[in-house]
Amino acid sequence: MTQSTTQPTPADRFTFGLWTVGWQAQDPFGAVTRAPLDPVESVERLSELGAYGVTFHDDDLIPFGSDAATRDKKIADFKAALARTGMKVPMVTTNLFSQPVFKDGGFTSNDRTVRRYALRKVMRNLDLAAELGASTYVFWGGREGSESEAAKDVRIALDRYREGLDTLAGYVKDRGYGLRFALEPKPNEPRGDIILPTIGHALAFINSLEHADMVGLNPEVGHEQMAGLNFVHGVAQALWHGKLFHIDLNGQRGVKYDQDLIFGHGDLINAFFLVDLLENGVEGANSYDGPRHFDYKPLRTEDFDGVWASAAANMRTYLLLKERALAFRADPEVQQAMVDAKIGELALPTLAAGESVEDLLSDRSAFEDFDAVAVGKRGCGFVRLNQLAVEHLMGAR
Ligand code: 3MF
Ligand code: MG
Ligand code: MG
Repeated sequence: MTQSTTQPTPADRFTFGLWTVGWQAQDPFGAVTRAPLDPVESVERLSELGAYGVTFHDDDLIPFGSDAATRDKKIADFKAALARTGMKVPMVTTNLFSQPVFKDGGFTSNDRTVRRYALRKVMRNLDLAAELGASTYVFWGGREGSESEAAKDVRIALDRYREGLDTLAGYVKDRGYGLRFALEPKPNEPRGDIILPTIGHALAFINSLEHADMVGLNPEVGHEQMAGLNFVHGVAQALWHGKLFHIDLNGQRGVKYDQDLIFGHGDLINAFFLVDLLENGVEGANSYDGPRHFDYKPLRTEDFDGVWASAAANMRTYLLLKERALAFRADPEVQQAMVDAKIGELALPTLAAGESVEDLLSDRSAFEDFDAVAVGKRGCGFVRLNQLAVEHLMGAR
């Protein structure tokens, strides 16, 4: 393994939320363990580590309730840091979850005045996102949900969610901002149950939107795994629909609270196949060329040295997995195992070109003469293939 392949550069397009390295590590049971981090320092340090850019919620950059002069100064300082370092801002998002006013949600709060305020808060930050040249605007509705079925009519809440997104998408189109929206599903936390809990729910909802063409997904590793789902399967389906607009990479160990571990520090095998899918497993229309965005939390046990070590670890782990995935694909034994497992045969349409249903009905080899018992006895060869993947992942081949 050479140093060069695992040394991140901006060409790798790694990005980090300001809220990740800047997390002060307060949790429901304990106080902060780290001092606040100036966004300017985050931009500089991440740039030194080889990142391509940063992302942020409005309140990460401009503390909630700041006056106009403070807001202008924070934005100017941030822009200067971007100019000095060449760091980009490909994605921006809104905090519609921290302040008490959003305790029952933003777009789906039962209180109409809160919903109107939420729309205005987003619009103001959309203006800033466009000014900074972002191409994606993420919507994570962490407070859009309930703890009681009595408290929220989900059908009506979905009407309001749709109204909010339709209104904002119309605003972006009218202003010619060229931003695309990416919805981020999550099953729970902080709400007991969150609306649009999984990739599948969000994909179905997007189809009902007025500007569905400009709305896709920002799936997060840990969020799907919190629901016990296979993240690679979810991302593959998002790609298949042409809706993988952005991605949140991190680590999670099973069905429990949102751990936000370093990428690869949770389900490493699934992370290997995710990188393989993003880097090697896509063709033509399904390719993902967006930022590789880390949404994780440096462990609460760490000081600032640990924070920067964790940022570097995300990128290095990704690049190591990319290297392993390439070696896996290039191995002649793997290629043979793939042929034996009929991996390529899945790409052959089940009916031949021009074959009609009548043709299929009259094909005796498809049914009358087909030996289903003999074919049922045939092994698929998937264990061999999976073991080869595990050995490449472990550096054993
Ligand atoms: C929470 C999250 C969020 C979203 C962010 C938008 C605070 O579990 O994942 O991070 O990613 O709001 O990107
Ligand atoms: Mg998360
Ligand atoms: Mg996220």
